[in-house]
Amino acid sequence: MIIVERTLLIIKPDAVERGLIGEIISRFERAEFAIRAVQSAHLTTEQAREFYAEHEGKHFFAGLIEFMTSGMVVVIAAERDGAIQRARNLVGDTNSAKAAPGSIRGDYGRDNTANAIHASDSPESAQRELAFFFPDLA
Ligand code: 3AN
Repeated sequence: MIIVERTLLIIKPDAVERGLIGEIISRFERAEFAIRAVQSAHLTTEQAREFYAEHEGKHFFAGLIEFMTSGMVVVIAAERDGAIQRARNLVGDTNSAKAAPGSIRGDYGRDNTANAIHASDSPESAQRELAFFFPDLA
């Protein structure tokens, strides 16, 4: 059975700054994702803290919030069968140094924080994150 899913992607400030918006969206389009919504944003501290609430208290939390609010991001709702796992495969390991060559983080990430892109990690996260940025998306 084919299960069409949606996932939430964020092209992070490091990738926007380096002019990688088109390249990253193209990778998802070539992988047959349908782009259902796109929005540029400069996240406030409050938005970033709420979005990453599960990481509050971790040693990297303050740096993560500072980084995610440091510049423009591009938020995307992307859809296809198996979207959540397929997007994670395209994105690669959280640590850019460990991410496979050919993955987005392997090609463009700098480290654990400036790692070019976010992709939802589970159906529950996808639902929460899509509602956070695109409450009106049907
Ligand atoms: P992923 O984005 O691969 O799902 P998460 O959900 O574990 O990774 O972490 C969310 C974000 O927090 C990561 N994208 C990264 O920016 C940051 N992060 C995670 N682990 C670390 C770490 N050990 N050091 C610094 N930043 C981290």
